[in-house]
Amino acid sequence: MPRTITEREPEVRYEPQRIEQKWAERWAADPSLYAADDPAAITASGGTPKPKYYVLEMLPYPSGALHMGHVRNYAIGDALARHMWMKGYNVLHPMGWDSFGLPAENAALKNNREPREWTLSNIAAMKRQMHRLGFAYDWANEVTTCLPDYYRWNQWFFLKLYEHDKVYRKKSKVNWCPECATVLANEQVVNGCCWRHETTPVEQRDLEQWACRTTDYSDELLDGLDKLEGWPEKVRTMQRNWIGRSKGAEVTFKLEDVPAGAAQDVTVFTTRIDTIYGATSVQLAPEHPVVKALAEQDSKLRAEVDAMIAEQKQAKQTGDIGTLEKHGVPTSAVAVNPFNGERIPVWVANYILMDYGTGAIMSVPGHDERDFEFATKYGIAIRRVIAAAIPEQDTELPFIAKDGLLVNSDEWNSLTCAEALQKMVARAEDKGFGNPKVTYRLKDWGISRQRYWGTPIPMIYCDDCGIVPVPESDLPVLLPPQVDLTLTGGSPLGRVPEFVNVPCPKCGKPGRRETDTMDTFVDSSWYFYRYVDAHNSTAPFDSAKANYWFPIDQYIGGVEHAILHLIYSRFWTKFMRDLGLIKNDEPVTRLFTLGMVLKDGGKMSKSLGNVVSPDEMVARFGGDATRAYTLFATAPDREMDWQDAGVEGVQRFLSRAYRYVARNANGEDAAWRAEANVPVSDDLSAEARALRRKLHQTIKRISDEFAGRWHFNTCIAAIMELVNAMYAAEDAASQSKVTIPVTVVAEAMRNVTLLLHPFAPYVAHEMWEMLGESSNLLKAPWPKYDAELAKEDEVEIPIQINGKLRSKILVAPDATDDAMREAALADQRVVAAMEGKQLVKAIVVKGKLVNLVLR
Ligand code: ANZ
Ligand code: ZN
Ligand code: ZN
Repeated sequence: MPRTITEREPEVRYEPQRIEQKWAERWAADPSLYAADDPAAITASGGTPKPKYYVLEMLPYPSGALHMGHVRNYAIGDALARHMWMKGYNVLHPMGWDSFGLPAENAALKNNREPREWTLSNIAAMKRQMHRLGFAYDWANEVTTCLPDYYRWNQWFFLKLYEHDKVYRKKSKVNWCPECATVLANEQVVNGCCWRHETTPVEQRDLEQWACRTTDYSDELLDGLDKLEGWPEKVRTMQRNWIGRSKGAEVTFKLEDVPAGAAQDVTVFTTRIDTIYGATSVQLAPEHPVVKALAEQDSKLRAEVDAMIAEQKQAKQTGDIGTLEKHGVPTSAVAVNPFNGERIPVWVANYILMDYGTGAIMSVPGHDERDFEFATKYGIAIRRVIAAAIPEQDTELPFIAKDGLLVNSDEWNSLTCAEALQKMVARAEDKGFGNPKVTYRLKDWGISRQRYWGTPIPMIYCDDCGIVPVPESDLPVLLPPQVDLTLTGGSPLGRVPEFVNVPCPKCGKPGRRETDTMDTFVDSSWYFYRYVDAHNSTAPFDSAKANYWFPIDQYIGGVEHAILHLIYSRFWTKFMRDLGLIKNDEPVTRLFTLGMVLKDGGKMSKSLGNVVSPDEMVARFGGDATRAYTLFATAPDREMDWQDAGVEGVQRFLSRAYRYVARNANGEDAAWRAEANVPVSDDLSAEARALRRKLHQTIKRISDEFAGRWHFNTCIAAIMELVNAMYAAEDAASQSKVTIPVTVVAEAMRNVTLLLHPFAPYVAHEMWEMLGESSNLLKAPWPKYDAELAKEDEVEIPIQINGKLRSKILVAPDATDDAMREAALADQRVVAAMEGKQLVKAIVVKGKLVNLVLR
């Protein structure tokens, strides 16, 4: 005799703090709870291997406390990891600390804390927060980039890069404070002055620094993007633009009236050699060597050029270089167009950059927007050399189209642009004044930093031998402790004689260590490989392990890392592949970028005082409610606006789900459990059947979201609806004596718990236990749905004949136009009405209406 739910028992209170503490303790007591299976052990056991799944969230900088953006990021990753565990995958879900960098030095200066001590205590605090939020990380493979067991491998990679000529010394500009007598990071330049000396302007100095040859991989980095179909299109576009491959030509113009010592010609880079008859000036970057030579003779020009250089530098720092108001100055020099011998003026312009192309352009105002603006401003000639193929389609200048015909271009007239591009560059090459040229925006990656808190670069300078790499066996080069960062003068490591003075490894004479440290992007370029084998002391990682786990199946993080981190790590992967360490070409198969967490429509920031602390939310509402709210508020790729009331609402929902189970489940009652596993009979009341349909629809929806768009907000909303339906069925049962068999209730409770687990793991574990389950919920099989029951309810569609209502049909809510039309034509009343008539057309309004036009 199946028991039925007829009457509510007394309420149980939902106490997140108590429940969460209980489970946090249990989880902490089992360090291998979230450990992945070792690939070697899997093969050895001979069983059918589980498929692997590597889910990774970007590691935080240990600033001292998690912010809500972290919580949201990690809630997304954790939901996915838990889901994949339930789906039976061998899941790797690690965490670590991107723990070198400037803030630790700033803290040292401000609070007199040792960077290492400050960093490690922050890590401990943030790790506590992560534990409290219940994130399922395999801490056994934690990576802390500021510790020597990690950074020694940065040094090892540096030696490999050096050995393969992928790192070299390059002259680069740095910010220099004459007062500090030291190099400043960009962040330490405030309004053009030193952050510690507000009235001391920062100078530019040329310094030899280490740079990685990322540009050796430009083409591969670019072409590989086409294959990264699991990456957001916007990220791929950002990377494409950053690499900025541009196919064009270099053309050399002879110069007249330039000083004797200076170059007597100038080479421009152009993507439109077909427009060269429209070139009415040559424009040079203010830093161009020819400009320098001209300015040496002309103090007025020099002043103007210096101002332009300063303006460009400022704009580069603020990122406004593209929107600068264009201006320039004429010079006394003249350039000769090699195609027609025309003599055109040479200008210096602020919109020409020295570090792109050749730092010189031929200006074609008729067909280039920027040149047009400039020429109009200064009265420089504007000439049309491209016309539309169909004359009526000609538009005013500037005429940008690339599919026209050449005019005003002598023998090249009436060629198409495409033909002219080819033929004219061939002529230039033939005559020796030009050549085809591919240009990239991507630059080599300068990795030297004149800072303390970073990986020491393992190089030694010897007066006799030059630059000598530290022998591999001498790694790691340890960062010396207790360096006084309050002192000024030179780079911090340069002030530590015990560090600097070292015998040359080659000749044994006194040598000097490199005092630069590495850019922290080096740390994050390969940290995720270290996770597969974090305690390896003989290699950065075991290749077999990396080959098993890589590429990362899903990477989740902020879009602010779409360019630098994700280009450098792609570069590092390609270099490691070429070293033979790994087989994959790319580190990450799928990338997800989450939206920002805002408060009152603005960014959360300390200066605005609108930062919502995760600790406070956890204390008020519990860890489950806090993390589930970050998923419930909106879709994970959208910006979310934090509302405390929203967390409270989620907490109320969790409480409802918990109380339902607490009341209806009886953990000690084995008989009840046996019944719960009995298949549900078909012979059910309408209410019971409706509840089952709702359940299976919910399982389907959530399963689809995990496999598809990740709209976890709709997943949580669907569980809320399901819980409401459970209460409604209970009410119906108590009021009208409708029978809801225990088996149906048990099915609903069991599955609600399974569905809730990825989003609110604490309460789900508690519910699981209340249901009498002793198995590990983390690996409980993800629920399956009955496809028939999961079908969404059909909707009623009116059928009109010539605009008049004639019948109604039931169709699935997502029925296609064709399916709706066919269903309408099969309807009995429609068949009758159509007798002897002809169907002219069927007008279908999807999900709403069908109108049949008959004649
Ligand atoms: C003549 C011309 C005519 C151009 C025309 C464009 C359109 P992308 O595609 O971004 O590579 N250019 C070249 N070097 C430059 C520099 N250092 N600073 C600013 N502008 C520079 O752009 C290449 C085009 O940008 C080049 O082709 C050049 O202008 C300009 F109807 O040459 B063009
Ligand atoms: Zn200073
Ligand atoms: Zn030597």
